[in-house]
Amino acid sequence: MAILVKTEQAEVTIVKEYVNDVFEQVKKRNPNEVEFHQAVKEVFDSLIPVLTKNTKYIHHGILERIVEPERMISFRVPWVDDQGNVKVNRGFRVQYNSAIGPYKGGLRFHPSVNASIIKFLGFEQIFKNALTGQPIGGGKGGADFDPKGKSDGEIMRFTQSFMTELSKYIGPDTDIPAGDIGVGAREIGYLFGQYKKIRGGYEAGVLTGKGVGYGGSLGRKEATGYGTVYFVDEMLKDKGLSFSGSTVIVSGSGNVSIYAIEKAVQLGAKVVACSDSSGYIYDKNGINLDTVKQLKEVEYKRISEYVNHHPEAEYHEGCAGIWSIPCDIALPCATQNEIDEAAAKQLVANNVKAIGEGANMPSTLEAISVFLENDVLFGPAKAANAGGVSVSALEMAQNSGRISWSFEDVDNKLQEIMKDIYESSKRSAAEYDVPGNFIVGANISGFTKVADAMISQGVI
Ligand code: NDP
Ligand code: 2IT
Repeated sequence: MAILVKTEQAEVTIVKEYVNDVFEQVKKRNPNEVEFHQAVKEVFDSLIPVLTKNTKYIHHGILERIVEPERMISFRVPWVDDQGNVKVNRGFRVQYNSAIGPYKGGLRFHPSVNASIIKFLGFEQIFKNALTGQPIGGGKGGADFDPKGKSDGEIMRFTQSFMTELSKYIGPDTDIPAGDIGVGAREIGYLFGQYKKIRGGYEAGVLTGKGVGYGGSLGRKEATGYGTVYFVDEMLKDKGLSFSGSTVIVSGSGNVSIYAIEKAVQLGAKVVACSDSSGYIYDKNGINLDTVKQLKEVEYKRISEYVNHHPEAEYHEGCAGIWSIPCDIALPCATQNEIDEAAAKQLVANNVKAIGEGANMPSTLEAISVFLENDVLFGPAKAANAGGVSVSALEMAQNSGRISWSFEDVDNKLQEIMKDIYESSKRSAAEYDVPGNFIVGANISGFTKVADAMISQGVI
């Protein structure tokens, strides 16, 4: 650790050296975990001003502690496929930080899942959850299981085996998982059923994103996508702009994308493209969301099938090309690092006005620099996609109170939360002399809340 003077204010160069030292330790301790390194780097770079002004965070070893998960579980998930073959996947749960509440965060089922992916997502979740203003700590989990092409029976058996092990570590006051990529309403249902069978009691608050018929919250399904659009709408309004009459691109065609499209259209935008991991569709008249919902939420089909229903639309193989379509607003809602430097330059060349990150870490660090250098309004993931976990916290509150709120109640609360997140990110950015930089603002806002709680609770 760099030598630091015990005063309230430190020199920027000393703080930079200290932050760099801690970052080097992170890389050494977690070799080859590139996504995790990227997430830590983004947060650390934003924290220089707050660490310079408030050296208490340095003296209490907050950075060294916050990058180290409180607990990381990795486990075997054996299951039997439809042909009778035994298969084995690897499951994970990172219980990252419980300073402000029980661990909270989604589960991802995707072949790319590994320790680096789970840790980057869990690390980001700490700050995102703090930003929501709800009492929830940070966690994340998942498995390197590929749901594509699996039968319903295979999905159920895998999911039950996964929960058989995970159930030992979670609970409504300990750790509350939810969905993420590859984990939607169907999987949450199977996970909840298996947890209930093992526990022998109805602990509704152990998972969020449940069906509304058995303890789920109205509005949770829509919350992440709607929340992303609400956040971007706040950024636009501040500049005298709006969704109305704008052309929008939304990548992905899963839970976040579908409801981002729905809300953007409700606000008067035309959404001309969406995608999946195989390719993208372009419908210059505006895509038909009912068709996308039927293909993705009901039939679990590929987005390429869209053109069979709408021959006037185009399908293109590969996902990257979606960013070459001219648009006013781009909402990356698929996965990490889907916008690289070249894609960002292409968007800027086409005069994009705003980016809203519905996915987690969808822009590379280089892409973010391109957007900021060109004064593109940039809504970072931790702030822009926090609506999902916010409504998860509202689901927990309803479960605890044994009550259920109307869709309008939840949606109004979501709008208020997204506005608050926008205001606090904006305030922190201005306070630390980077007005309009919502990445720095969101990171500082989330960090100070968690760090202050950690200081109050001692070195644990
Ligand atoms: P879904 O599984 O419902 O949808 C994911 C979509 O992204 C699918 O269209 C999928 O295509 C596409 N996709 C996934 N992986 C890749 C890849 N490697 N390359 C290209 N496309 C890909 O997941 P969600 O909508 O829930 O999640 C999307 C993003 O939003 C993730 O980054 C997630 O972490 C984030 N998020 C989700 C929240 C939630 O509440 N669900 C909350 C906050 C953030 P295909 O079907 O071909 O795999
Ligand atoms: O990344 C996320 O915030 C989520 N996948 C949602 C987490 C949650 O607990 O609702």
